[in-house]
Amino acid sequence: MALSEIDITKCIVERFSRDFLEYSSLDVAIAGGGPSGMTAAYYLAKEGAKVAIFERNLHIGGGMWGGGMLFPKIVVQDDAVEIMEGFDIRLEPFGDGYYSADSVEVVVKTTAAAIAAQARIWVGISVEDVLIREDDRVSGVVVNWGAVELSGLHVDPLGVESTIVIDSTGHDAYVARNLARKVPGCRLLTDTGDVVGEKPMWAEAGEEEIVGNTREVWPGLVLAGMAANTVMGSPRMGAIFGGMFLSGKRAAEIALDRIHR
Ligand code: 48H
Repeated sequence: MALSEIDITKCIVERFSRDFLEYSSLDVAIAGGGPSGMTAAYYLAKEGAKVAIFERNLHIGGGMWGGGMLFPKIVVQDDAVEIMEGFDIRLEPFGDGYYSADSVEVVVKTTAAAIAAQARIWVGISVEDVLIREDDRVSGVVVNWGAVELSGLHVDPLGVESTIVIDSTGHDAYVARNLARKVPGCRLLTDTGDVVGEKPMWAEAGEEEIVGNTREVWPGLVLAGMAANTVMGSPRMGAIFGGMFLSGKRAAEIALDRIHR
């Protein structure tokens, strides 16, 4: 068989365009492919929701790769064991109620589970804004290449519509922060009506509060993971990740409820 560069070009461009168009209208658009976003995608897709993750980096996994201070291990607590076992992740007990997992295994297995459940994962694509309708309801994401964001080039983005947007962008809580800044009179469902801001490390409180912080903070916008603690004003927790998986699952439940309403 003679290889043709043009056939390779056509194959890539046609297949990407086909898939991107198929996923331009979604039940749930997820900004950020860390542990909370990946878990949310898995539980949503498993229930038949049409869901895509937009991850600005060329790799998914967010803060999982780095474990704790580059030691490639993450810690989870009892509450999250069921979720981890659902992903077939091997856990090693440690002390009273802690488990360690290999950070590479966690990234790979959560991602494989989300893909097998039919979630679409786009890497190298940033969420730079949201779509807004009459009532200021969030009704989709505005996306651009991550490389465009990095380069600072002036390139206009594209829109993807969705019933729900999940902000799982981690410590920055990019989507909620952007919304609060841009919508006049926006009052998020927080104590201040604005992004309250992350508090210094306190593992127990940070983990205890994260599932409660996982909520629809504005019509159409659900928080997950560290973004939930940042927006609601709770502490960070360091390299314990159970709360991220529990929050991702909770975000999926909230989103499913809104979709079916
Ligand atoms: C597209 C974006 C954008 C954007 C960011 O940081 P993450 O791993 O987030 P979580 O909340 O799932 O997990 C948090 C955890 O990793 C962590 O940081 C912990 C436990 N910290 C505790 C502590 O004390 O430090 O993943 C977020 C992902 C990343 O991959 C970003 O690249 C991506 O979101 N992202 N993707 N568009 N605008 N902003």
